[in-house]
Amino acid sequence: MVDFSSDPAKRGFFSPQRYDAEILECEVQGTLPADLVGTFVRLGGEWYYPPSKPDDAMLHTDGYVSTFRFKDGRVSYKGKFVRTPRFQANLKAGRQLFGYYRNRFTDDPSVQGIDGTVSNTTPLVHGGKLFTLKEDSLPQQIDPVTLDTIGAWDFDGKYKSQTFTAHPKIDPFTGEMIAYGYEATGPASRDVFVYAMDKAGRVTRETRFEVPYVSVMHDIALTEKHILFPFGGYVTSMERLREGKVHWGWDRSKDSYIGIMPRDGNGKDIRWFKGPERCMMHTFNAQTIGNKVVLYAPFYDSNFFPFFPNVDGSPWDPTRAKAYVRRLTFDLNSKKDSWEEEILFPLPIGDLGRIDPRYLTQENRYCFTGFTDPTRPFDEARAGNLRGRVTNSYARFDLHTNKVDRYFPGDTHSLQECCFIPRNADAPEGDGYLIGTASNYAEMRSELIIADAQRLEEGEIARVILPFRAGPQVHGIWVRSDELAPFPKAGGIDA
Ligand code: V55
Ligand code: FE
Repeated sequence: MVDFSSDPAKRGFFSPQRYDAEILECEVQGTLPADLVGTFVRLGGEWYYPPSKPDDAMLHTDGYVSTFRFKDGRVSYKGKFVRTPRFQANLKAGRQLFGYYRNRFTDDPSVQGIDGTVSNTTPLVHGGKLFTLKEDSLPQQIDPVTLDTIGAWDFDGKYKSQTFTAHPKIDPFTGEMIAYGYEATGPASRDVFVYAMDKAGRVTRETRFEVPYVSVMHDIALTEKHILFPFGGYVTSMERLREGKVHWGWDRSKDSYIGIMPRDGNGKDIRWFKGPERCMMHTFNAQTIGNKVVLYAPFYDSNFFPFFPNVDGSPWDPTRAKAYVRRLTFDLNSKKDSWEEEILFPLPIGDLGRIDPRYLTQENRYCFTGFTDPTRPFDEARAGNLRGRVTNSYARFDLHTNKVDRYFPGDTHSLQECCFIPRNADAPEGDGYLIGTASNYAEMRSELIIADAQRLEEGEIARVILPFRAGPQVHGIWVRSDELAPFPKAGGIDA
């Protein structure tokens, strides 16, 4: 539940703060590596005004974009609310005008014509531009220096879907981006539009297909030859929306699906594979090896989101909302429409997993993600009653040796999504830094952790100390200085 208490002493770590912020040079514990040059861009959100439906989805918070910019062992910070049309309309009215997550029937009549996106999920840099993404609408273009919102981007009119995924994939060898929109022609529509953009950000191809049933299609996976489209479990319909409900319900009787489309083919070449009940959110990576396609993904056993209710009325079951490092294998030679699935590590993990981005589409050795290690201590006297409920570790999974290396930030901390940064362009896979923000519950402020990705057990190299709570992040990306030009002076630091 959202905590809008006006008594600071009663405020939880993620209660809304409602300010843009800038620090010209941040306090650092330890020594920032001199070769860490570039920008860590985070996106997440908080409710600027309380939600009009108290049980609304946490995914519906107003987007907030922030940057940590590194150069010469120094770092600056900036954070700003994304000025979406929705944010501006609410600000003008001084209250929340929007209803349930992705249900325009529940909005105030005064905002019916206004884009309802909160743009709170993933930052994207492609074609020299910075965007914030949310899968219900178009990207919002952001000025990389001021973090001001420039507006919705439709790729010079060439992008026709009404929606744009929060997880496009960028081929590290060509710079080509594969993007898509589901519910492409309107809420509850079965249409999916798929696009390729060249490295300059120009649309080069479009193809379309229909899904077997409308569901969350949050992420895809990319190989040298194929695009994989996983979905399942979540359901919606115009009827459901007209009834005034939150966009998604969970139907445990639904098969999960993964569509596999050749990158050089089109929508009619997609082949649908079917599996058991699964909640398919994020992927690690995939490869095409001969006539097989192999997908590495965390995938939950069942509904992960308590605010998307089970359609059979049963209560949300946290014991089934578990994710693992899984490998799914698809045999393109077989006539069967099923896949083989293995759990590679019996450790329940968070599903916000990362790999070395240079290995996307290729066989990779390491997967990184956060998890809760029950053997680690938590200082309840200083940090509150959160034992067992904090993400107290990052893990590096070694797919070659099956070894798990762990990083522990301390007994008063909870970690947000990690991000892997290669040490340099030529470094071997996994040689670099693992970074991510941590919530310090004892001091009620945030830190940015910088660890050596090959020496996680040794603890971090440095921490950037923020004097305030960095809000709930969804995803973050690392941006090299040469990816986003021009990237002139911001604050004290010219990265
Ligand atoms: C997800 C996140 C979203 C969303 C739909 O993690 C799916 C999955 C933060 O927003 O709108
Ligand atoms: Fe995501």
